[in-house]
Amino acid sequence: MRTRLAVGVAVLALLVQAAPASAAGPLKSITKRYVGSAVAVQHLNAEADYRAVLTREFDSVTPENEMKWGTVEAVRGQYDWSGADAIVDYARRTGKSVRGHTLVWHSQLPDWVGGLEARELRKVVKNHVFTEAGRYRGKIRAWDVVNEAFNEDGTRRPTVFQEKLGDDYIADAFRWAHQADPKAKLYINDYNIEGLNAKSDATYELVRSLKRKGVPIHGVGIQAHLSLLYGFPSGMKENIARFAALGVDVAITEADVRIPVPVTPEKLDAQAGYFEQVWDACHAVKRCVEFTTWGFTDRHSWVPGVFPGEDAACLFDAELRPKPAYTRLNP
Ligand code: 9MR
Repeated sequence: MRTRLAVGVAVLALLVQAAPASAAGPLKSITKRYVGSAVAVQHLNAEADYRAVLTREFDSVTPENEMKWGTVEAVRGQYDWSGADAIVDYARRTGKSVRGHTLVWHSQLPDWVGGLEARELRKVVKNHVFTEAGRYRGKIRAWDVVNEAFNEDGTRRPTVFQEKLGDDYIADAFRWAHQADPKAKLYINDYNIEGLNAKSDATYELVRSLKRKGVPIHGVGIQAHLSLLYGFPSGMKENIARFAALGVDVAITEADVRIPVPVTPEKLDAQAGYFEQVWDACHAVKRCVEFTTWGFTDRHSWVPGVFPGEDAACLFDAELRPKPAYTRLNP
């Protein structure tokens, strides 16, 4: 009797193991990739249900605004690390990995930086990279070192860094970040480089040339801010594969899919299809190591403020119920 029971239990265990992993539970458990979300500290602190879903579903977090230069040093020499520290601390307590975002970016840049002359600017950028990457040394898995450096046609975006410091500001930023935190994986990050196009070509050429020069660059971050108003970017798998072939990792860093309002069941289904294609494109390439979404709930979103008439870009609705897109990834 006891033996039969034991055999029965063993068979049951086998059956359970044989069940598809995707039926098992939270998003983070169904793939070998890091599954992340952007997080905003004010919601993390104030909303227990928001915190609970983040903690349950994801194993990586990206501070949405808390590590940006404009947040940490709005006034020269006066630092505010409170939001960034709170997120890094949350990650430590809950066993999550952190994606740092972002060290060198023309947007959310304090005014005082824009007004500096070249020599001073270079010193200040170096100091910023060392101060921030140094503060979180050993606690950040990956940094978006340089964000959004290109125009759509593949030329360099004429930011204050580009205009005053020239092309080499990118290599410099990576070298400084590597010195400040030698174990962090260092990424260049951008939007509209999901598919094969002039901007992703330029990113590819840049990474190739940095690698050739021995600059410590370890990854390409593909933001993946998509909208149902445009077709799905063509050649996403091929694009991820060509980046990986350069010997770097690839991460989906800010995925979301905007819906033109009103939201309908058909549009939610189409949104699910877009998310699935991004997920599949990442899973088609071994070196695509991370799938991160830019927030996880339609309760809080950057979208309507920037794209009036579009909304509902996340995997969970405003009540934190999983949407069809979530169920498509995790049936
Ligand atoms: O989601 C962020 C929003 O809260 C900020 O107001 C905005 C400021 O530019 O930045 C948003 O995040 C951006 C990210 O840092 C870089 N890629 C595009 C994201 C959406 O605009």
